[in-house]
Amino acid sequence: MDILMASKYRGCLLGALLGDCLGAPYEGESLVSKVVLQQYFDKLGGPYFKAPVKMYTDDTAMTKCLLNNILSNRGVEPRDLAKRFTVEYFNEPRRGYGQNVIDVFHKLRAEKFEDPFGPARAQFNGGGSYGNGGAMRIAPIALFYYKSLSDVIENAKVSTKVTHTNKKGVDGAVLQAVAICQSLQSNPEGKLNPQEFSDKLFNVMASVEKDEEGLGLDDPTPYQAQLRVVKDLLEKGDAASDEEVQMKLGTSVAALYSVPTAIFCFLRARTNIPEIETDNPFRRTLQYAISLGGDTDTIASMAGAIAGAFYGDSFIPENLKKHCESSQEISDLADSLYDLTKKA
Ligand code: 8NA
Ligand code: MG
Ligand code: MG
Ligand code: MG
Repeated sequence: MDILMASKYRGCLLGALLGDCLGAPYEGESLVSKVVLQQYFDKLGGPYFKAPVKMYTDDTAMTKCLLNNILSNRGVEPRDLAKRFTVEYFNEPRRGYGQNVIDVFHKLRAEKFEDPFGPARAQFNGGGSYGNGGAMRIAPIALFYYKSLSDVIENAKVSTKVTHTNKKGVDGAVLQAVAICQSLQSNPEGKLNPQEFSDKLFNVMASVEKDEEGLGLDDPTPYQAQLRVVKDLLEKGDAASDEEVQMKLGTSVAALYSVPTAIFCFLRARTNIPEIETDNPFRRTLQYAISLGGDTDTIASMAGAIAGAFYGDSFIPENLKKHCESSQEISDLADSLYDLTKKA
């Protein structure tokens, strides 16, 4: 069990890395040709050849900050996290950050990190960001707190609110974290019932999506609605076209239109998908996620984290990994996080 869990930690964080690195070149395309992607994955996953590594983007840069925040503080510490995000951004600003989150880093620095949530709360005229930037970096939270669902939810919220305070941005991060937890606690050799997996997520979101602040939101249960769509599309299987998936679940930088999509990609890729030729369901997940286009690096990264936590790192093709920036460092960080969790 211990060996399996350590492998799931590495699988999760490497899955997030590979989705980011391999998806980034296609970011913003509307639908990506499955034939082109097949060649791309065949080549990179085949016999090793020397080539410049595929660079990671903001998704991985911020995941590493969160990981190191947890390792240094034995849990999430928001002020230190705000500092780490900001220092990282100013060291390497060209990692493809969202348009608006950059304002948060400038304000945090100008205000000397006095209130780690203040600048994020002021975004979008006080509405806060609903981007997927909280969800895309959430894997370390799921890995560290997975033994307690309420700790996962609480810390997913706290860590997200350093940059994203809109309820849709926060709840998207919660959903992604809970999906990773469910994968972590599943037997990779066992039978996974995709409908059951999404029903469990639905039940968690039913309690998370309470109209807590009594704001009278026009749509108080948007994630539950999208999870119903996930189930419908899973039932349809091959009969649902990529365009239908894209249209109903979305592939945008909004958490609501990308987190459920990532979960769907993982569940759909449990079985064969037309025009994707591989026996490896981890690889199939990434290929499929990227093929849907839009925010490819982030959706593939989130789907990869869920898939990697399910299958473990033995499913991650060695040569594919070698073509991604910092894969050894990420693997080592996963081991450190696993060691810390055992002690906690
Ligand atoms: P963010 O907080 O800047 O949000 C991303 C975008 O979402 C914003 O720039 C806005 O356009 C929009 N948005 C968010 N909240 C609101 C709101 N309340 N009202 C109106 N518009 C809103 O950054 P983030 O950290 O959430 O961004 C994450 C994404 O950006 C990731 O996908 C990451 O890879 C990156 N990125 C994506 C693309 C792409 O085309 N898919 C391109 C560059 C960067
Ligand atoms: Mg990115
Ligand atoms: Mg992205
Ligand atoms: Mg190692």
